[in-house]
Amino acid sequence: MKLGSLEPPPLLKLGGSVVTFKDKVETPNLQAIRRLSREIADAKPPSLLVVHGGGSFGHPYAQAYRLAEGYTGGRMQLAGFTRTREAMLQLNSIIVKALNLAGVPAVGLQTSALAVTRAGRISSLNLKPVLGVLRLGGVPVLYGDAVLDLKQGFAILSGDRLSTALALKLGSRRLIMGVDVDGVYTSDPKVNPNSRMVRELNVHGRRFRAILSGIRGSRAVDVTGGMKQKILEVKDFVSKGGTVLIVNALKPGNVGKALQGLEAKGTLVKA
Ligand code: IP8
Repeated sequence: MKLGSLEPPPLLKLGGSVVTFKDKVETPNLQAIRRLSREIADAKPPSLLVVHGGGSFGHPYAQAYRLAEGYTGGRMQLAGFTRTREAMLQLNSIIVKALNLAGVPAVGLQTSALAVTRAGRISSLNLKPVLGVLRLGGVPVLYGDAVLDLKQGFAILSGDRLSTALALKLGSRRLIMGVDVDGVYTSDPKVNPNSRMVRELNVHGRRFRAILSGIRGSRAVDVTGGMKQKILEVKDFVSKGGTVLIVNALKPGNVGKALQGLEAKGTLVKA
């Protein structure tokens, strides 16, 4: 995909557990959103694309209406599909508003209007609006969403899958993932106090496979799989030369440092 004279932007994925309180339905973490908006404004990246997750906006509805399984029939499920999209649109506008207030020229783009999947995999993704915003010097803000699916009616497209697809299509080299833990651990640090954080992870290494078997999915309501799925999603992007830095975005300063290319504590995933 041609960007003209523009450099491919770095991508910042903000996890749902960062921008919302995952155990309180439709509750944004406004303090974190505002602080992160200021960090992004202060870092002044020449260009940037932001993707955020669903947290307590998208996941409770996606789970209640079993959207990840696709359309099984009936108006109720279709209503749940709409409810999920509405909730995600609402979270997106909260984040976009906070970014603009901090001085970041953010423009919200509705993922479900741009992407269609086939059995959960991205089948088409309209990049024209994304490129249009980037060319104007704006920061497109997309998100994990409930999307139409050519095989199963609809599907949940996670922010992680969307981020890596965007990074690959735009030729971006860097993806920063802001999560609610310090990085990738040898096992779930919220369950096992002896688990160790991994500073560097090679997706072709034995350690990657070993760690994958040690990490469980998310314990909160999360229909798209938590940390395990996250590192599986980035494998393709990393294998093609990209780097992924996973940092704790609930700790002030980490995202700002990562955006400025300064050393931020976290896990660097590379090939
Ligand atoms: O939180 C899923 O995106 P994620 C969004 O990035 C919905 O997995 C609608 C559940």
